[in-house]
Amino acid sequence: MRGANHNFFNTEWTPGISQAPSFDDWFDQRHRLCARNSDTRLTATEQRRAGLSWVTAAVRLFGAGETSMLEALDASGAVTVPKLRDGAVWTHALGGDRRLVRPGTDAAAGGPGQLCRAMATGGFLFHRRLPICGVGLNELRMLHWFVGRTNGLPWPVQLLAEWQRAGPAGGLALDDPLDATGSDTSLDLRVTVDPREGAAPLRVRLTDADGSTWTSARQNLIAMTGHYIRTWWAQTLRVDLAAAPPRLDRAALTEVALVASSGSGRVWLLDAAARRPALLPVPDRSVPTVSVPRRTSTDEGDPGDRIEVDWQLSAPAPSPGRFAIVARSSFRASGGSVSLVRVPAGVSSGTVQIDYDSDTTDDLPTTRLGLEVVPLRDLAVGSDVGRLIVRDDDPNVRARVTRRDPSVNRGGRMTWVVRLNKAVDYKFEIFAGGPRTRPESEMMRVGDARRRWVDDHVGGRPKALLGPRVFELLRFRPGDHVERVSVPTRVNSLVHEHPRTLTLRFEGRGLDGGAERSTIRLR
Ligand SMILES: [Ca+2]
Ligand SMILES: [Ca+2]
Repeated sequence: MRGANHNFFNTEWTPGISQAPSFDDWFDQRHRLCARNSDTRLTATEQRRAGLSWVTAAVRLFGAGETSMLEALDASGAVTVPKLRDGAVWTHALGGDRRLVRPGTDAAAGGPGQLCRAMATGGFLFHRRLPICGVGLNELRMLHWFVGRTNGLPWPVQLLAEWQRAGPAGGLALDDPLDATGSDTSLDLRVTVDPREGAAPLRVRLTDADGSTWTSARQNLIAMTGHYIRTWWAQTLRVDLAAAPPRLDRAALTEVALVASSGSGRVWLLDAAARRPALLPVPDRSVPTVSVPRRTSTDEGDPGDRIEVDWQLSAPAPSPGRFAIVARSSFRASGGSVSLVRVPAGVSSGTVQIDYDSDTTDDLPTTRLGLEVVPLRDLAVGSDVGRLIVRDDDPNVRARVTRRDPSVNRGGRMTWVVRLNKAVDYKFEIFAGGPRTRPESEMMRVGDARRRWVDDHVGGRPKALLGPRVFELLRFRPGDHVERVSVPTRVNSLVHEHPRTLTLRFEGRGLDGGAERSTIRLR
């Protein structure tokens, strides 16, 4: 439901009824239909009606077994409801009665199509084996909570079909023949249309084990526009198999191909399925959950060192399972390391080696890494986030404060230089502020400093004490050795002129005792 906003579904963040400051935070203002100021945007009331309608449909389907509700929950095109004016909802009942064919897992690329890894890009264009689906689309994500680069996780595979003229555009060669018999059985393809290419008129060509083929009637898939379209804003392309001639053996389909009916276009095929309009019975089976410790800690050690982290299942694995642990620092912008764990049947606990960034240079006293559990096969998430604390064990960086000149003539610059004995590879900060000193009559005033600098840094009336207004944060970026605080003075003071001083107190890791005072005299 494009344009729907979670803020309209609770009491605390709904504009108009919450106590906390709240607003409609649907950000896709490029979307012609759904932008916040668009007439066609669903109102808050309409969004709640839509939520109510679909929750009700789900309860009636899953709770009461009313399969007529599949019309709302598993439709081939956009579903509209009178109460929503012309609002449209797209649905897929992935847990329905389907035999699923997944590109790369149950089928190879057939014809001119190409398998690709299902991530849109934000600068990451390479994968070891497959090209990336959706190059040029705006975001790189796997699951909705995974932002950024995470090499090593098994990304979903899709089929990319693109064409420059009408005709075959790509498809799937199935590993095993697909049985799509049954009077109401359809063949459902989940297809995402590239918004940059526009609507895609498509037909579907089916081939059976004897080589007989049949091509379905043309259907038009719209292009969903907007900023957040990724390669999985799919629509269902439903092929009515009742229309197929008897010569097509529906019990043994071996190829499913997309046939383009327009001059150019690009789509991604997420999967294909023989779909019966019904629910499957709930399986009598529960999947064990994986947990990692809430907190694990280690000394950093030397490059290449790893740490073993325990994991635990809620019950012995009934079948071989798989999960990954992503160790990620929120402090550094790296994508984190991925450890894959295979769990043999019958096993309920074990340890996994976690890679982290161990070096021989100074770091903050502790680095915190999140350990995120990603279930991959036949396992679910228990406590999904653990924390790994890595204690730095390398000599601390040392910082030294020097004055360029212990005294400066009026009109000159008072400059303090802070030097590190070595560069660091993290963001290192030292704070400089001016304490009150005795006697106060000798302390520099705001009017002793140049106006431009005063406006940019401290403000205040000319007679105000300058030191207590100074608040400078020296930021050493990775690789930096030297930072400065520099106060330009006026030739003619705005207040009465006799010698004055400015004392700064530097505070930060790396200074002897954590802090150091230094005074420069203004002559
Ligand atoms: Ca170390
Ligand atoms: Ca270190």
